[in-house]
Amino acid sequence: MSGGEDGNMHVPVPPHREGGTSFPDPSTIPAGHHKKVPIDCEGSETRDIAYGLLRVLNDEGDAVGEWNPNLDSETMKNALQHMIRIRAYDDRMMMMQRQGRLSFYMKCLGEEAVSVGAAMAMEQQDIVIPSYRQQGLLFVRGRDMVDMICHCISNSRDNVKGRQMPVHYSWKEGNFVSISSPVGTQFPQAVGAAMAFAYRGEDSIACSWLGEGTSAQGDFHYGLNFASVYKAPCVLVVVNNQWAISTHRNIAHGGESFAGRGIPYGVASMRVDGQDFLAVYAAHKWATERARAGYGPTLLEMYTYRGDSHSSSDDPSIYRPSDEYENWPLGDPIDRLKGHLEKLGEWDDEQHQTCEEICKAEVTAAYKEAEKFGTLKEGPFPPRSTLFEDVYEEEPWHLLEQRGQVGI
Ligand SMILES: Cc1ncc(C[n+]2csc(CCOP(=O)(O)OP(=O)(O)O)c2C)c(N)n1
Repeated sequence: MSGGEDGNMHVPVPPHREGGTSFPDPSTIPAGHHKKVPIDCEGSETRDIAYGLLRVLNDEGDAVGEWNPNLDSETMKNALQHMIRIRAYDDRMMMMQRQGRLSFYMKCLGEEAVSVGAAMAMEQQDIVIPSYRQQGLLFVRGRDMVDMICHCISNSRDNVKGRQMPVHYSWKEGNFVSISSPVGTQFPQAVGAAMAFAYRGEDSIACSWLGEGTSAQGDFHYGLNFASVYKAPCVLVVVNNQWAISTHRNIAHGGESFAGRGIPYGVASMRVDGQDFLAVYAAHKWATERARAGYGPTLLEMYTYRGDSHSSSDDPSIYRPSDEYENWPLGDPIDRLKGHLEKLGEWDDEQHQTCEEICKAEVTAAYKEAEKFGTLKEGPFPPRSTLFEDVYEEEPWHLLEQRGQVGI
């Protein structure tokens, strides 16, 4: 053990905080490397993939190997359009925050395939309990964009009546459970929901996401243990986007891979190239089929990169090189899928540009429409009288007393 400023205590150093771009090893694993495993396999049989990297799209833009989901080009174009739409939405929302028209925002730049691939591999009946960077689930499941923006503004049409932070969406009709600000709570909740589905003999499954930083919390382990013991029909996803605000991922765990932590629990586990839509889709398809068939849970690590700031309140230039995302060896999910479709002769630059323009126009029209229901500066907002509603069927005495105190 070497001594130094920190005495004898070992403090891991982010490998590329100093300005270099020496990225970690999994990116050197070629596409098509891993063999497919049967959905009824033992968790231990997925060990190689948990410590490897599941990839389908190679650097030349071809889909290769046994994990290729062989999707038709219309489905892949649909996925690409979803990702372009999310990016247009994110950019506009962040701009609105900078203009003082939203109080707060969080983008998912670089992580679009993580949620789009998952949502497209699942059924609408499956319950999703996400963290705050999976807005793609809402896009794929068809949530109205005006409703999403009204929530972010917290105006009179906000379905959660201004009680949540912006981007902490809630959409019961889409089986999308309210995002929780305290991170990590969603894993045990998802496992509980999955256990309930199994108990009732229903064939729905649950899927949940948390960041690699959050996986340092106990909730991650409680969730995994319950999932393993009860073979809960769920898919648990660690989105390893390298950074938890300013804390590098190698401070969140000891060991080589986040997916590898599922193996001692007996849970099927895989590390997946999160920039590769086809790999994300294939892994989720496998995991949902396994869960639905009663063979138990899967832990997926999505190996990706948070391309922008943590949130509108964060300045990443203080703690990491500004060109890190450009140099990320696994590339950008939109570029990767675009390259594949171009190679198939199914997409070109002109179509891409047209799609971007349509999405931008759609978002502009949606935010103008949303502001008709209230702006951050002027309102109208949900009435103050709603402050005490929707928790208890009948308001208990202490809430009635508080309501009286504020005169509403
Ligand atoms: C229990 C709890 N602790 C701390 C925070 C503050 N916080 C919000 S996001 C975040 C970082 C989470 O990073 P990660 O899990 O890697 O997810 P990412 O933001 O990278 O998607 C922290 C510390 C919180 N919201 N809840």
